Amino acid sequence: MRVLVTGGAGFIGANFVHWTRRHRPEVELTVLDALTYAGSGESLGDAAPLVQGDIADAALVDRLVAEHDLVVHFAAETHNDNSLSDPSPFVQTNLVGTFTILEAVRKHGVRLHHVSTDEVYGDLELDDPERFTESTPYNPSSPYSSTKAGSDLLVRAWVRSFGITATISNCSNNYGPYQHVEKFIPRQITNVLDGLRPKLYGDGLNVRDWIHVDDHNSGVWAIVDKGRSGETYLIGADGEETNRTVVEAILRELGQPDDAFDLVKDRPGHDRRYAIDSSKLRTELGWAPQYSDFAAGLRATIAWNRDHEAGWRPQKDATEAKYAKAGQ
Ligand code: NAD
Ligand code: TDX
Repeated sequence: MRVLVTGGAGFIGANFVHWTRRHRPEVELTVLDALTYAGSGESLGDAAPLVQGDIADAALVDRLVAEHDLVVHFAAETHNDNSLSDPSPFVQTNLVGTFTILEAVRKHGVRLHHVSTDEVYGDLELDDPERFTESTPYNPSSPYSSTKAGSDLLVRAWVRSFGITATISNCSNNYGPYQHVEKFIPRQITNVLDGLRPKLYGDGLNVRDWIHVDDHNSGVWAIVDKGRSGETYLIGADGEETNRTVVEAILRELGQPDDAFDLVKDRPGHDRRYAIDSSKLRTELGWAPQYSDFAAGLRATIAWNRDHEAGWRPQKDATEAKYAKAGQ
């Protein structure tokens, strides 16, 4: 099988390539990635050939899609805070880019797996007994999540109207190696390593449902192997934590008092809580997460960041300067 991985130099895409190399050595991989600020050829290493290019470049995408059997589509603009300061690349990449891929897979009869987020469902109250399921109505809050929601709807329409073969997954918050220092967990780890205090938005009590990136990627493979075209599958590992609990765990692990953080300006429109019910993926496709101990996974991620400073150091100062300007 020849697989085109868009966004394979980003956090989850690079981990997908490494996971596939370890577990599916027979699969041929090509990465298409624009190497934006979020992409890094070093995360990918020599695990797969990299074509540097834009998913909205129709001629390039057409040529690459024609040479593959499956597209696994990770490429996106992904950071909510950036989408609030400048939504335009989110519209371009997440909507126009996904449209460009859809037209190519339609023309060449190539299968697509579209990688999306639980943020398309909006948020939950802290005390809501419900979690998101595949039938929760779409209700996105930010430019990021609304463009991801739009991209999911494009995929669904191309399945129904044009008969393309495609599946969609909506996953909760990932953590693990190679995540950009703008994101919550690596930002706080590298802050403490740099002698800076972690920064919690608002009251610090927002809840995210954490999943190790390898569990996300094994879920993607379960869907590629056994999923039904036109279906959506939620991927989640029952990892709900308040942001404050995560920061306290990081501080403790790095030998600091667990209240050595700052509360800073809240994110506008900040989603309160995400929580995933992944029963469909577990019961229909037999998937189960391997990293059931979040505390252990977090410790490993702290150690990884400590040991891979060369990977994140070049981005750290510019990222913190951007946050400082926003009062965060
Ligand atoms: P990331 O920001 O780390 O990586 C995105 C990658 O896409 C980068 O390598 C970047 O260079 C590339 N890219 C951006 N625009 C491009 C373009 N126009 N053409 C080609 N490449 C382009 O993101 P991530 O966290 O790895 O997320 C990957 C996917 O998973 C996204 O679709 C995201 O919505 C989804 N997702 C992420 C999470 C999470 O917690 N990080 C959770 C659920 C779903
Ligand atoms: O410094 C911070 N302080 C803080 O309190 C940062 C960067 C974040 N936060 C909060 C905001 C969120 O409640 O932490 C939580 C996680 O923030 P992010 O890492 O920005 O993630 P989130 O907005 O939840 O979105 C992530 O998960 C879903 C990814 O960035 C998305 O790409 C994915 O779709």
